[in-house]
Amino acid sequence: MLLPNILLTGTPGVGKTTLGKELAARSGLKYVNVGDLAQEGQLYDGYDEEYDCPILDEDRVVDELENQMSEGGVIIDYHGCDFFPERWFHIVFVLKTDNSILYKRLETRGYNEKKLKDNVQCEIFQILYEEALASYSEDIVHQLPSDKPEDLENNINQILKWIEQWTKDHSS
Ligand code: DAT
Repeated sequence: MLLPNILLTGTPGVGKTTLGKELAARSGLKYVNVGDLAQEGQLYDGYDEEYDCPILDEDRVVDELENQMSEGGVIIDYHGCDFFPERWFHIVFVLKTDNSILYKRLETRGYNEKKLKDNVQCEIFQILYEEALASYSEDIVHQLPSDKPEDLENNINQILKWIEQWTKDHSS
């Protein structure tokens, strides 16, 4: 059976992991957190001193994922999206969180002042939504609210319906 690939993107803290894992559990699709994948395989290309984090080796990440993406049925979670091949994804969701809610979530994570400010600004300026629109066909890019538990439930139900319809449309 042919299954779709889904991209979940957005600023850190908007709820990609929470949605991705729950969606995978309820749809049977496979969940891949690109940050974890990079860490496991040490898919890095240097270190960013300013942000105090390793720099992702995007080419190696793409190589690592290529086989499973061509099989289909994968949910990808990452706070960036311009380096994935456009052909991989059948739909792209950009999660969106109210700035004050996001600030509190990132504060709980223990982010320092600079990282907090940069990430909240990234959300205010809709950087990831713009990146998604620039990288994928506009008609497959959707923004989803991710402020409260009801949003999570609604998003899961909507995406499950979309997967069901897509799977029907692509069965022969
Ligand atoms: P991300 O993977 O985008 O960095 P996450 O899934 O780790 O984000 O979520 C960050 C925090 O926010 C975590 O404590 C769970 C919480 N959260 C996620 N989605 C939520 C929602 N719809 N309502 C309330 N809290 C949510």
